[in-house]
Amino acid sequence: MIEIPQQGAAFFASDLHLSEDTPKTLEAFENWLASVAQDNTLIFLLGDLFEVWYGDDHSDSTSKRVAQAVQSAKSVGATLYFMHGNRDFLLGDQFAEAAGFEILPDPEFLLVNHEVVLITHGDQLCTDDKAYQKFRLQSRDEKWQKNFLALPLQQRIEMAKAIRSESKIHKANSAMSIMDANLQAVAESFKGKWPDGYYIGKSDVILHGHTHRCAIHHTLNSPAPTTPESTQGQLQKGQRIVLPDWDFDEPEKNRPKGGFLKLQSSGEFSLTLFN
Ligand SMILES: [Mn+2]
Repeated sequence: MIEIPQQGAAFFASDLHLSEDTPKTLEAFENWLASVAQDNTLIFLLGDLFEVWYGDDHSDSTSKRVAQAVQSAKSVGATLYFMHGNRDFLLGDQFAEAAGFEILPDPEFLLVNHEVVLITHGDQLCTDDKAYQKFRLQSRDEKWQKNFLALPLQQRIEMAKAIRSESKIHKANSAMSIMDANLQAVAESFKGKWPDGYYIGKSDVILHGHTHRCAIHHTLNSPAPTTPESTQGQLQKGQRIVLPDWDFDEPEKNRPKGGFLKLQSSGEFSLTLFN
């Protein structure tokens, strides 16, 4: 269980989907990281930091600049954590060590002012998407990953592209509702039962990304506002906080999109949106 230093704060961001096609989002990420990094800050990157990850033996200017940004943040005293998303689940120890962040298991827990906060990328909560969950189970298998990473890089790039376009078709043909967190799965997770069937311990607050439906749900069924706004508050039992996705390159309505959550050891939080 991770604790936030008394004099410090924790920052959370996810779903930046960085690639060579997102120079503006990358720049926004670098600026954000530099602005929040200081002594006693914990910075959590909760998955889909990258649009795709072919293996630590592949690098491009995006991955290099992210590694540099993380190193700079670390050099001023921040501690950085990374959790795998469904896009960058192959990111491994080699890159993590080079960049200077620790890879967290999913889920992980924080203790904040006596409240247990479960942090997760969020894809496992989308239990209605049976096809994806099947792929997830297969692709998170150690043996599957070892075999995949042993393939020549070019072959991996082609396979990843094929998987991506299949997933795009799947998304386009699926109801919006199955791409969201399943409320029964959320309710069970609060009680300690994770969707994979394992008992993980109860939690008071759930914090995740992945769904691109930024919101603070105060109760299990409280609906998300159509346009979420920057907001502040105090952690309360039963809350589910959903982080925003980032897009400064090709945003809908031409408005840059992104943001982060700041959480203090007192349980006070602020959600800052860039739009
Ligand atoms: Mn995701």
